[in-house]
Amino acid sequence: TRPPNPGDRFSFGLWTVGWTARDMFGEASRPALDPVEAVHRLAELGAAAVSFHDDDLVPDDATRDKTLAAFRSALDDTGMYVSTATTNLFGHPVFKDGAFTANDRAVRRHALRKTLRNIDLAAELGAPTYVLWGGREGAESGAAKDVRAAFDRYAEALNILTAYVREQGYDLRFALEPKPNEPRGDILLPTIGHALAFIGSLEDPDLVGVNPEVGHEEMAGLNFAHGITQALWHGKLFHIDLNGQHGPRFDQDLRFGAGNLRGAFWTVDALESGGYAGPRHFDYKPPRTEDMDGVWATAAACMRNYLILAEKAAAFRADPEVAEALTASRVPELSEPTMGAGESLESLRAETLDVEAEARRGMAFEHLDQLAMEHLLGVR
Ligand code: GLT
Ligand code: MN
Ligand code: MN
Ligand code: MN
Repeated sequence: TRPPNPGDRFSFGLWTVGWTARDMFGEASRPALDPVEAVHRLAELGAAAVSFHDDDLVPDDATRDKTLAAFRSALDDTGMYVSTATTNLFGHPVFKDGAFTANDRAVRRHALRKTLRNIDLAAELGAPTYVLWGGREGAESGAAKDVRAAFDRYAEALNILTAYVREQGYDLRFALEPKPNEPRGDILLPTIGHALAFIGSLEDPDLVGVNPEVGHEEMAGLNFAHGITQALWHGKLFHIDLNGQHGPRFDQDLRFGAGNLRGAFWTVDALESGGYAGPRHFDYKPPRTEDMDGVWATAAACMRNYLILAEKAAAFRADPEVAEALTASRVPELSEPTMGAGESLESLRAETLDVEAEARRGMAFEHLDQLAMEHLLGVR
């Protein structure tokens, strides 16, 4: 497998390689990472872009100008660009009950101000996508959140933000990131499907899509490749967070390819054959056991695993035996409209099916899946 290059459009959140590995049970196990160093190291590894939260890039307002100047030089020196920006609306305890849907109106107004300010920076730095992950938008108990009112406020916030972007003439679209739980007991917009339905009720739905994360859908036991394919079908896959997860448990944020490897194979196949045009963005957390060498090893591995899986998926799609197996499984037939052009319901009704014979016929999906598995295992 060839090494990654900027043409692959791999991107990393500054908070991924920069995670100091402070968790629920223990202190940081790694030093803080300067965003300038992150940009240089990621560029050396073959990445094309980075993404940031306002607070990852500018942790201290007093040195804002200096920090941003150094970051811009790092981008210029390496040819890296900013693929995405987002707001930290979850870290500070002021957001303990949410941001756009906090019960406290003053907190909601603060969240809007914080987001508007970082949207200006995102536009200045040329980010085409602005992610909104509502990690604290939710509840631990039933009466604590008036869910209908919360959706009114969530939509109100999105309507304000989309109107602002239009008014400023920014070339920026929003991507909502679903997650079922963690840090809140139950988070609003828990899955891709919930987010897609919500977008349909906004004032400017064209400016809003989704940013699904592998692990977040898998935490809910869902099929990620199916989820992103539906988002693509709706024209709403604006962005993606690639990582790894082992089934329904806490959010593991493993490097891409770790955890559910078969899921990762179908995810890459869905992206590569589905016309996804955005960055291949990694949102993972190098495990707490790793030192900085281990961090760079995981970053390289995310990209390498993607490229390996892209090669395997392409080989699977090009294999003549797979083409035969697909036909035997009648997969191409699903692309034929169920009714003929101009056909009447009369002619549909006039037709009969030998139901028993049809029911006896196997679908041969297991053979097809075995071919996929053998490509993935590297024996074909
Ligand atoms: C946070 C979260 C991620 C989101 C990021 C965007 S930050 O680490 O767990 O899934 O994508 O706010
Ligand atoms: Mn994410
Ligand atoms: Mn996650
Ligand atoms: Mn995360």
